[in-house]
Amino acid sequence: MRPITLYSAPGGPNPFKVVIICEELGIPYDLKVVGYGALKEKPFTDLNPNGRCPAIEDPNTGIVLWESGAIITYLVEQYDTEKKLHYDSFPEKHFLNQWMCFQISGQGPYFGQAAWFNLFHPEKLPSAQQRYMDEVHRVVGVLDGALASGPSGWLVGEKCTYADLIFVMWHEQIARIFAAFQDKWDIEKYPEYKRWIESMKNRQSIKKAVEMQQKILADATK
Ligand SMILES: N[C@@H](CCC(=O)N[C@@H](CS)C(=O)NCC(=O)O)C(=O)O
Repeated sequence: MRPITLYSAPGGPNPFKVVIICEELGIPYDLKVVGYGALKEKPFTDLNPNGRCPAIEDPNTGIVLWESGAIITYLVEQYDTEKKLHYDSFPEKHFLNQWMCFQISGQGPYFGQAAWFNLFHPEKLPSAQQRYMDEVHRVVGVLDGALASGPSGWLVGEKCTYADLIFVMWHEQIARIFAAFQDKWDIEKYPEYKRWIESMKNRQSIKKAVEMQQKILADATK
């Protein structure tokens, strides 16, 4: 199998969700870091007209794809032949999709806005900061509740699936989001969520993705 090309910006979490899936499934990949300016220009916009990362090119099938959820669905359907990270049975396959939709529409954008208003927005807007910090709590509360009410400790079925793994990279942003508001975040309030995140952080795939993201970010800010 030839390596897929995986495009990443020099920092954000979304491309590293794809790294985790590749590492778990043993899919070879070349990570290419594209600067923030170049993301909005040709030739990158020929790959992704939305000018964001991740995007992939898979020379084995010829497909070019963008949007992390679409990429992860593709990789799992195409390469997880042993069903290591997914189920194709009813209703589990729909529950996997449900949690992925929640990650890409619920966790990613709300955590992203919390980071934006707390760390990067040129004006301090306390009501916006509060709104998105509240949303981080809401999303984490949903996950904590679902994990507590299920028997296995995973979101779907009896094993760790891609639906679990895709939440870790945005979780890693929480410390930065709440850096100036430490009294507003306490993971101990979410014991099932804490157990779940910590168990995934022991996996080699996650360690590698976190290290890779930190190194790329550090290199970009040298
Ligand atoms: N919905 C997209 C979000 C992609 C996204 O926002 N990626 C960030 C990196 S984590 C990015 O490319 N940011 C560059 C920018 O906003 O210009 C996905 O899940 O792939």
